[in-house]
Amino acid sequence: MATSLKSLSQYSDKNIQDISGKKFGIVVSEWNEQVTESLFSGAVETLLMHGAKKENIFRKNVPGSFELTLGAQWLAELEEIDAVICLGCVIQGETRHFDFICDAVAHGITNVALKFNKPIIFGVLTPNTLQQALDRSGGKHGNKGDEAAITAIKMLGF
Ligand code: DLZ
Repeated sequence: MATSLKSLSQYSDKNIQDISGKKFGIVVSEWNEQVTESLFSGAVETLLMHGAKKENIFRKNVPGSFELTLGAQWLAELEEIDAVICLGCVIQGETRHFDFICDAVAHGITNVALKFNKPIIFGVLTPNTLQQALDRSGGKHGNKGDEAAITAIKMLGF
């Protein structure tokens, strides 16, 4: 994906463009499924609301957040995929692996984005408790899945 040059007269603050022809891959971690399914619903709803076509949204499940990177690579290497959204939830209190997993996913996703020159979005919740995760996946603090979808859409417009 090559970026397009935009002069100030073409620049929009919102940076939301026509995405009806864009193809999105969504990688969903099955760990903390209740949370990641809500993130997925939020992301899909947001993409559809902004004009994406249902037939242009592709889902791939992976066992845990650690595997999001490889799942993202599998989708990103498909030429027709324009952007990939990675959704996961790593709860600090429940795992001593927390730092390893979060660091690995953050670095891994960055590497995939740079390798394939495509937006790969980090939609991974890293809360202290399950309640905090629920609050951020359709609860009182909104839905990080929506935000991840908006980020993907924005990046396609840059
Ligand atoms: C092993 C593990 C643990 C303890 N906790 C989480 C978690 O909170 N969230 C998550 O997405 N995945 C977790 N995993 C699984 C790892 O991501 C990974 O699937 C395994 O270490 C196998 O590579």
